[in-house]
Amino acid sequence: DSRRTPFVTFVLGGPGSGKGTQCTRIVETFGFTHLSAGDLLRREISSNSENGSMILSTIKEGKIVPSVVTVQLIQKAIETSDSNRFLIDGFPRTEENRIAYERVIGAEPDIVLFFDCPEEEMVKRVLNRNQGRIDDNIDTVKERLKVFAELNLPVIKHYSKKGKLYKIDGTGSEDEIFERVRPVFAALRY
Ligand code: UP5
Ligand code: MG
Repeated sequence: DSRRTPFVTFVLGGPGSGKGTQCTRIVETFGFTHLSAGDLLRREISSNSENGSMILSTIKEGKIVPSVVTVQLIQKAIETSDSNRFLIDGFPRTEENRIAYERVIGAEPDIVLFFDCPEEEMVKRVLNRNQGRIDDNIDTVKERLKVFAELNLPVIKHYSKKGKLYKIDGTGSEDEIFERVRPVFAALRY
């Protein structure tokens, strides 16, 4: 591939909107490399890194980890990969995250997906997940929804103004949603 900088897609949406699930499908069909910011942070907790306990308490409260930490994890993941197309899942969460990323990486994302899903559906999915995530309880979910509305929606609005946003209806079955995602990537020239 002749691209010097990788093709980057940000994948956004509230808690339980299906970001991770649809990223898996995009990887299978279009050969992207999936970088979940939440997974990178959870890996830092399990690896007992110096920021681990701070990250753990931040996630438990449904708040946002400082940009410098998350951006560094994403940068390292991109740099150590030989892939040239990435799905960055669940990041940027805030305008501050976005600005820090664009400064450090030196580029904007190519496109941004937004899985639009009603709150009651997102709550139902998250509370049914049962994978032992410390933030999958009703109190933390309420805070995650609040933080999403207050801090992440402005990021989504920013990319909408730039003409980079693909808003996807996040309701229905996983298959139905993927059939809405597919044409976005099928039409790309990268
Ligand atoms: N499911 C999926 N699709 C379904 C469908 N169509 N119908 C029925 N069920 C469906 O899906 C959630 C659940 O629903 C799963 O059980 C799935 O099988 C089912 P999933 O695909 O996992 O949704 P996703 O949007 O990925 O939900 P997730 O809970 O991972 O989203 P969050 O954004 O809340 O979590 P994330 O891991 O990104 O972040 C966690 C925390 O990390 C944040 O709250 C924050 O504290 C911290 N964080 C930062 O501080 N900074 C960052 O940059 C990123 C994270
Ligand atoms: Mg996820």
